Amino acid sequence: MTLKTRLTELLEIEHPIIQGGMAWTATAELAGAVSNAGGFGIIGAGHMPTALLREQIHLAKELTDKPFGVNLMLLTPHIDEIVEMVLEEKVHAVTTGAGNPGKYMSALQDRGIKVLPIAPSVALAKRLEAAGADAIIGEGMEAGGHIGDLTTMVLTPQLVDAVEIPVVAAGGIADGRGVVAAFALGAEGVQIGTRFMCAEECTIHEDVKARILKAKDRDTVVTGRSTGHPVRVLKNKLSKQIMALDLENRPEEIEALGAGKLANCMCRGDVDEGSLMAGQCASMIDSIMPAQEIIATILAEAESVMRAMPGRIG
Ligand code: TUI
Repeated sequence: MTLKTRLTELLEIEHPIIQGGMAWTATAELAGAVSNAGGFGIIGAGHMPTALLREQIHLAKELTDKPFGVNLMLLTPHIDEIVEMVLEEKVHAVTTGAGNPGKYMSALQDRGIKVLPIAPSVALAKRLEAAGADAIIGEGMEAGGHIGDLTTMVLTPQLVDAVEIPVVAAGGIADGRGVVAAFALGAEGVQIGTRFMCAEECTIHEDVKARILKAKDRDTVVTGRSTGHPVRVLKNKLSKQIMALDLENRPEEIEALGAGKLANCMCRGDVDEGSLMAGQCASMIDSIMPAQEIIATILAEAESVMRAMPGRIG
């Protein structure tokens, strides 16, 4: 089955599935595999040094001839340098997270780079549309990592009503049912993160994948609320320490404790004392598959859900 929307047209992709731009997780290998499978692969910049991100972009260009992008994490201190490099390398599109990309929008678009900001609220989405965004990714609080307050179910239809540009639903989507639900809410595409952490091509430590496969429905928790940057993670020793500091309202200590812990977890497999960022749908994932198979499975499920629907109309 193929689903054609304004998003597939915008990004020149076969399927309206964007891969989440997960820091230290969404590497060139994963992005290349997702793009080769007809989705939109993304390299997560996170706090990555500029030179390393450039190498990642070069590697992705070797791994795929199809369009792929970079997620810009706007809180990183060297974001201006990262944007300069992305302008030189000229990827197909960027998604942005953790801030307002307004000041970079025209420079990126002047180079032919599409801009798809992630927005956790209607007000920000409207501002970004006015600033010229090509599409909006509405990320609900089911997602892993840094999140807003609204659920995908409530955020998506309100974004669809508020803006004219295509809306991509994100947060909590891991299978074909989620894709159909997102489309029912008016989305023209989905962003999937956690499920792709369990892609064969995802280079994160195997112990992290094992934790995701083992996760149950209530195993994630939102840490760091006192810092102003709440982050959803799978519960572990670090999340307990951060929750305790949150209760005592000690944000500086949380920032210090969290530094470097995402890379420790994803790259080095420190699943107990590292930052195990993952979405609520971790508990819906029960196997490791190639990215191509993940996309094919999700699309086949979506098709069978949609084909079952007309028969239900009385
Ligand atoms: O960005 C994400 N997810 C992330 S970023 C990240 S790295 C990090 N680590 C610790 C603390 C903070 C970040 C890990 N996961 N998702 C997209 C997303 N963007 N979620 C929420 C937002 C967001 C929040 C506020 C986007 C814009 C925004 O705007 C505020 C403003 O400036 O108007």
